[in-house]
Amino acid sequence: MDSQAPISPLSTPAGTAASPVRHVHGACPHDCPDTCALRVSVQDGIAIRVQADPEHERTLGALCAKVSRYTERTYHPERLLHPMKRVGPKGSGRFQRISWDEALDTVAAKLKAIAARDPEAILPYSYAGTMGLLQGEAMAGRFFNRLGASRLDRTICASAGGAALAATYGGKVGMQVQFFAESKLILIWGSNPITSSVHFWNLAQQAKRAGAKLWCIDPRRTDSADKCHRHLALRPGTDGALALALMGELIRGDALDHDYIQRHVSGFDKLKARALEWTPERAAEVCGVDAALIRELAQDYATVQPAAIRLNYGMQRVRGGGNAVRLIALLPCLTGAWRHRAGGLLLSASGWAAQARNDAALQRPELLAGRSPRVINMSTIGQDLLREAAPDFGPKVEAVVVYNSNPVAVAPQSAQVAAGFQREDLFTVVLEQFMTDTADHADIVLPATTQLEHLDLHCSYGHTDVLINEPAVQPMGEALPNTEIFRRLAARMGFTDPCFGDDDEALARVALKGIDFEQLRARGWARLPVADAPFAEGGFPTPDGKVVVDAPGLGVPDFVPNHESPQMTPELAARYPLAMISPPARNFLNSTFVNVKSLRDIGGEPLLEIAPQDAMARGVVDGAVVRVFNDRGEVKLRARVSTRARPGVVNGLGIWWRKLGLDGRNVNELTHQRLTDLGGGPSFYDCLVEVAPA
Ligand SMILES: Nc1nc2c(c(=O)[nH]1)N[C@H]1C(S)=C(S)[C@@H](COP(=O)(O)OP(=O)(O)OC[C@H]3O[C@@H](n4cnc5c(=O)[nH]c(N)nc54)[C@H](O)[C@@H]3O)O[C@H]1N2
Ligand SMILES: Nc1nc2c(c(=O)[nH]1)N[C@H]1C(S)=C(S)[C@@H](COP(=O)(O)OP(=O)(O)OC[C@H]3O[C@@H](n4cnc5c(=O)[nH]c(N)nc54)[C@H](O)[C@@H]3O)O[C@H]1N2
Ligand code: SF4
Ligand SMILES: [Mo]
Repeated sequence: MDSQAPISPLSTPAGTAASPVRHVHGACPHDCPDTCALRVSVQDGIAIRVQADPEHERTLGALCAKVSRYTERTYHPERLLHPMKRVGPKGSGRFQRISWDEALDTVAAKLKAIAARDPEAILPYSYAGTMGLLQGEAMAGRFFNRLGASRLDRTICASAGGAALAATYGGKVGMQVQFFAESKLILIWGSNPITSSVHFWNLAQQAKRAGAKLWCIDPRRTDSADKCHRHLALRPGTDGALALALMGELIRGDALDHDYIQRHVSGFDKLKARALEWTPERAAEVCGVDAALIRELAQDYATVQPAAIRLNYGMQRVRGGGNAVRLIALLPCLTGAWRHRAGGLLLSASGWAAQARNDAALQRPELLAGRSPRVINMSTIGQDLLREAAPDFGPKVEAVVVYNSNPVAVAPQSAQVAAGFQREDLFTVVLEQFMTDTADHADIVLPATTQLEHLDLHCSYGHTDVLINEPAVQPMGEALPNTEIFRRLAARMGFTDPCFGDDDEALARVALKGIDFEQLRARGWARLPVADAPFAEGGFPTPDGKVVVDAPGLGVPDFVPNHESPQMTPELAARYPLAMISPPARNFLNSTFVNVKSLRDIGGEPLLEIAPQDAMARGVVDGAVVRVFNDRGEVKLRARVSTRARPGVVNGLGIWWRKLGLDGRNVNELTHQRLTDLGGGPSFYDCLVEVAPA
C-alpha cells in the first residue's frame, strides 16, 4: 500500500513560483536516548526535509536513517486522517469514517456511563510513541486524574534498571555522554548502539581512534560487537554473575580505590564476602563463556582509566535485571572511575532532567481530589484485561484508552493481550497516526498528529539538554494533537476545571522550571546544569550522598537466575532448550516504522538468527521458514543460520506488526508476563523456546 501517491504533493505545481524555505526547530519524538534536535525545512506549507539541527552539539550533525525520512511518516498514504468507528469484528480492521462530533460524543457517553459505576473500570494505556512532555502525559494526565481512572504503571521498558539506579545512586543519573569520547576503556554492556544509540556509537568510535579499548557484553554478535576489540557473548540473564566475578577479581587483585569506597560507598563490606565467592571459573560456567575472557576484562577494568560503562536496557529484561544493574552500577564506585569525567557509568540520564521537569503542573495530581485509584502494570495487560472483578484487583476493566503505544504488538504474551482486546464487552479507544495491530481492535479510532504538526518539549534519557519542537506544518486531514483530543473529550465529559482550557503554549510554559522559555524557543534547545564529573567527590542523590550497597528492603544485590532457565525450571529447559532474545531492529523503533515500506524492505522479513550447530541439530537450513514455539504459542519466522547467534540462544529481531508477520503473529507470542526482581518490569529476554522446520 506504500506505493500509493503521498497525500500532499512534495513538489510545487507547475507554473507557480515556490516561496522561500523556512526552517523550524524540531525534536525527535522517539524513544531513543539520543534525542536529536531537528531542523525542519518548510516550503509552501509542506515539510520538505528533516535534518539534524547543525547548532545542536549532541546531534553531531546527523540523524539516523529512520528519522531522516520522517516526512515519509507524516505524508504516508496510510495516515489516519479522520475519526472512525469499527464496523467489523474486533481485530478485523474494518472501520467506517465518522465525524469528530460523533466520535467524541460516543466516547464521552460510554466513559460517563462506566465512570458512574466505577471510574477505575477505565484504564489509560500509553508509553513512549512520543517522548514529548505535552503529547505524552500532560492533558491526558489531567483528564484521567479528573476522571479518577485506574493508573497505569509504565514499566514496559526501563523500570527494573530505573529501580536499581534509584536503589544504588539515588536516581537515574550517570555520566555525561559526550565524555565517552575521552575514555580509554569502554564497556558496551547489553547495548547495540549502532542500532539503538548511533550518536553514542560515534563518540565510542572517537575514543577508539584515540586508543581506547572497547568491550561488548552481549549474547548476540551485533554489528557493534563486530567493531569492538573484544566480545563477551554471555548467556542471557547472567550479567549479575559476571559482575560479581569482576568484583571478586578487583578485590583479589586489590584494584580497589579504598579512599573513594571509604568516603562515598556505604555497606561495601557486606558485598565483599559474596563477591569473593565468585571466581572467573564459576562465572564462566554460569555465563557460558571462557574464564580467560572474564579474567582479561577484569584486568582491563582494574588497570585502565578512565573507564566508562555504557549500560543499556537490553540486559535488564530478565528476572534478575534489577539485581544485575545494581551490581554493575557498583563497579565504577569500587575503582573510583567516577573521579574522571570520562569514567563511571551511563544507563539513563533522565534523573538530571527530573529537577527541571514540572510534571505536577502538567498533570495536576490535585484533580484526583484525594482519590487514590488502583494501579495496573502495563506489562501484565494481557492477564489483567482477562480478569474478573476481585477484591485484590478491583473492578473488571471495561474501557481502555490507548495513545502513544501499540500494546497488541509490544506487550508480552500476545495471545492473551489480543484475547483481552478482542473482548466484546471491552470499549477501546485508540489515538493513533496509523492503523496498528492495536488500532485494529478499537471501537473508536481517533487520528493523531505527528511531530511535524504539533508543539512539544523533550527531555532526554541519553544527554542533558532539553529541546523544543515547534509545529512545522498544519495537521494533516482532521488529525489533532493528543492534547487537543483530551481537551475536547474533557469538555464533552463536562469537566469545567479551568486547566482544561490551557492551550499547548500555556502547557509548554509551565512544563520546565529554571529554563527560559523564550531562549529555548529562539535556540531550539537548552542545557541543564550538570557538572562534568558529577560524582568525582561523591555527592550521589541518596539521603547521605553515598552509594548504597545494602538497600533498605532489598538487601545486598546478588545473581538471580532467569525465570526460565536450567537452574529454575529444569523440566522446561529440557523441553525448550533454546533461550530467545528479541532485541530492537536497526530500521524500526520498537513497532514504529514497520509500516514504512522503505525501512521494512531493509529489515526484509521477521528473522530468527540461529547458530549453525543448533540449526544443524534441528534440520534447519538458512532461509527456511521455521516454527518457534513454547507452551504459550508459536510464531513463524525466517531462519538465518548465523554466528550472530551464540549456541543455545536464538535472536528474534525487531518488534514486527503482527499483521505484517509471516503468520499474523510476532515474537511476543512466546514471551511471558512474569516480572523482574525490581521495578515490576517485563522479562522479554527471559524466554525458552524450541525451533523446528515449518
Ligand atoms: N533503531 C532502534 N533504536 C532504538 C530502539 C529500536 O527499537 N530501534 N528502541 C529504543 C528503546 S525503546 C530503547 S529502551 C533503547 C534501548 O534499547 P535496548 O533494548 O537496550 O536496545 P539495544 O541497544 O539493541 O540493546 C539490547 C542489546 O542487549 C542484548 N541483550 C539481550 N539480552 C541480554 C542479556 O541478558 N545481557 C546482556 N548483556 N545483553 C543482552 C541484545 O542482544 C541487544 O544487542 O533503544 C532505543 N533505540
Ligand atoms: N519482544 C520484545 N518486546 C518489546 C521490546 C523488546 O525488545 N522485545 N521492547 C520493549 C520496549 S523497550 C518498549 S519501550 C516497548 C515500546 O512500546 P511502545 O511505546 O508501544 O512503542 P511503539 O511500538 O513504538 O508504539 C508507539 C505508537 O505510538 C504512536 N504514536 C507516536 N506518536 C504519537 C502521537 O503523538 N500521538 C499518538 N496518539 N500516537 C503516537 C506510533 O504510531 C506507534 O504506533 O516495547 C517493548 N516490547
Ligand atoms: S531515533 Fe534516535 S538517533 Fe534517530 S533521530 Fe531520533 S533521537 Fe536521533
Ligand atoms: Mo524501550
